[in-house]
Amino acid sequence: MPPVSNATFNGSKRDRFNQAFTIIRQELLDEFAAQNVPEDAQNWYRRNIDYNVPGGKLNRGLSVVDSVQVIKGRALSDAEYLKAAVLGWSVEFLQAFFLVLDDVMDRSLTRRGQLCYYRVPEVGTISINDAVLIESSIYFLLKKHFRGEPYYVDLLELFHETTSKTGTGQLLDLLSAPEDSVDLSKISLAKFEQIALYKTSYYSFYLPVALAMLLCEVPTTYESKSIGQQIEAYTVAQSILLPIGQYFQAQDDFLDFSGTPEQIGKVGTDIVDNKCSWCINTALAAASEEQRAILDASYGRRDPDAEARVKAVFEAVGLREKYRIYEEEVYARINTLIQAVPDDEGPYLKKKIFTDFLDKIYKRQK
Ligand code: GPP
Ligand code: MG
Ligand code: MG
Ligand code: MG
Repeated sequence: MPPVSNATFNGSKRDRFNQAFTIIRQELLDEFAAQNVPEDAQNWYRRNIDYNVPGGKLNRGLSVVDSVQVIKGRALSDAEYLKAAVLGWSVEFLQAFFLVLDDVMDRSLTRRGQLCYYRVPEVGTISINDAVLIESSIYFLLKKHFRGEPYYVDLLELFHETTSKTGTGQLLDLLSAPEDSVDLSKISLAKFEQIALYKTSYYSFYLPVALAMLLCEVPTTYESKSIGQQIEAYTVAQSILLPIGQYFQAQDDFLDFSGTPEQIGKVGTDIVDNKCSWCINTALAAASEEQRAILDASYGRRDPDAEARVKAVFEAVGLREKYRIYEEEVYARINTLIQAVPDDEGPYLKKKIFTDFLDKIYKRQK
């Protein structure tokens, strides 16, 4: 491989992003080997990264690069591209770190069309330590590529605070879904929204855009020439991206129920896991007394027949149509929020950052 400083990127958006992964991966493997650890550990670390990091849809990572391009309003040089891609891949590493652990906690079976990592025979609980190594890879990459930048501490704080928010969300998710004590009167759509805000919105939507904003050195506050007002840039970004994340989690929950494993790459577990999902809350609001009794008796049970009875109620209350209507409404509502963002020349916010991200997930099927 040529030295990183001379790296060039070409081809499709995904090709370029994957070329950056090849570089990043080699940096991590070299750093790991430089600790003088035996070859079996090096091979284990390599497989950990390769199994868990690159195989996703890459929406989050690509959104960092896309947002940088939109804010700069021009194509990036290869050196600029590499920095944006390192931040994009850092989000993908954070996601991999979460997913390895989430699958243990949710007792999931498959992920991204393969066995969940903890279920690979010789892995088991080593997956927990492997998650630690995936997370620490982020901080190696940030140090290597950003140590000298004025916004380095901001990047670190953003990753730390985002991890904290996501851990909080995961706690709310787990506490609202106790095993062996199902009580559907304790859950609500408001609870769903709070869980989704913390467990999904910050890391999946705010983080990628905020990273792009830091890289482009968008100031915290600026005077918008186009509307003659002070803009709190990071607050405005949150006000749009956090609701997009809640919409994304509603989609995730709907696909957990309606998607096939071939389509979504994973076997849905929300019903047997007693999750406070968009689906159960929407179904509860529409259920007759009889249907409610079935949900009370069958939700959150580790039994395929009980799960099938819950799915039948979801169908009978018209959940698919309710989801279709929800998606239209939430898409329109978020677009209205986006329309209020001023487009200013310079390293400032633009509507296109948000419309591009929203359109990546609108009507997604996986
Ligand atoms: C998605 O929930 C949320 C996460 C992956 C965050 C996990 C956070 C940790 C601190 C581990 P989900 O369980 O609905 O996702 P999926 O359906 O992909 O399993
Ligand atoms: Mg899960
Ligand atoms: Mg989960
Ligand atoms: Mg899910």
